[in-house]
Amino acid sequence: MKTAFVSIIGRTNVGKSTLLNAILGEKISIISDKPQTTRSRIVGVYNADDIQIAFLDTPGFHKPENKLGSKMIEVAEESMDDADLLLFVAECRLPGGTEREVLRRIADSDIPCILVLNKIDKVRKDDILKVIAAYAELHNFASVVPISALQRDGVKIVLDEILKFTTDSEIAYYPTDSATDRSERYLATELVREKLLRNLREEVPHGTAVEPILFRDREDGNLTEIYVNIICERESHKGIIIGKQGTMLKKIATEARSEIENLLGRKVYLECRVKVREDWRNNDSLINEYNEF
Ligand SMILES: Nc1nc2c(ncn2[C@@H]2O[C@H](COP(=O)(O)OP(=O)(O)OP(=O)(O)O)[C@@H](O)[C@H]2O)c(=O)[nH]1
Ligand SMILES: [Mg+2]
Repeated sequence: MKTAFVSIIGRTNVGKSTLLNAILGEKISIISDKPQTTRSRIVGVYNADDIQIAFLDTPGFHKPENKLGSKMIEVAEESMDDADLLLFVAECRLPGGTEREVLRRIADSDIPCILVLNKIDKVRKDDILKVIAAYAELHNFASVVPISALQRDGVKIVLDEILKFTTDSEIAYYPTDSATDRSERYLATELVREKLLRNLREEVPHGTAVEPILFRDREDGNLTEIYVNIICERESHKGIIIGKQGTMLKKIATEARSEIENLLGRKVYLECRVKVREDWRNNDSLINEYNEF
């Protein structure tokens, strides 16, 4: 069997999770237009005939503003340790400070790296060549692939490039019938967090976490009951999350429920309560309580 461990790294919001979902053809990692969407590492498993590629989706590099942010950067750095190959995802623009810093880490690691230039649907064709040339001066990449993860353009080429880095292995490292190492319970709570990120603005969504309280299949039918706490940082944020006459919370819960139903393939009853934990993102024990790193 041919296997590889591939770590997907890069600045926040460049489309790492979108790319992983596109490669797998399944949504295992949440996506939003806000930075710092992915908070912990999640394994996405690509299984094909006699091939298994384990992808690590990681939090994006950014300047941390609290202890949670520092922890996320640590998770991203550690994910490089055991990788056979790095997928460095960047937007298709000239490299900036964060990109150069990530490249320094990549050079230090000595691990082969494929550069994926994403969001080419937003740039002119001529500019793509300029960007490739600028990056080629900074690092000796195994290959450079311009793509649009959103439009699934070039994703197959990325996969073909990765396949060149697989090595022979006696065993598969992950079960061959699952696309992730994470539980349904984890994926479900993440979907609630995704809807918070998508519906709320500015600081409010970044200060939220979703804590699973109860997840159980009702014996009498095809229904899964899910109870979660939505944690937020301030009393004023709680009001915004709940919204006028509860409309915002209802919208978030309805959107999350419908997607969790697709994920589980059964009906779902979802109850979300909102709780305030002042400044939890600077409290180590609360950070660990609300996140599965
Ligand atoms: N136009 C365009 N937008 C894209 C593309 N790929 C991703 N996006 C958008 O970019 C935003 C960020 O995508 P994510 O996949 O969450 O980015 P990420 O790198 O995982 O972000 P973090 O988890 O915060 O590090 C979302 O709004 C995506 O829809 C693309 O190819 N083209
Ligand atoms: Mg992500």
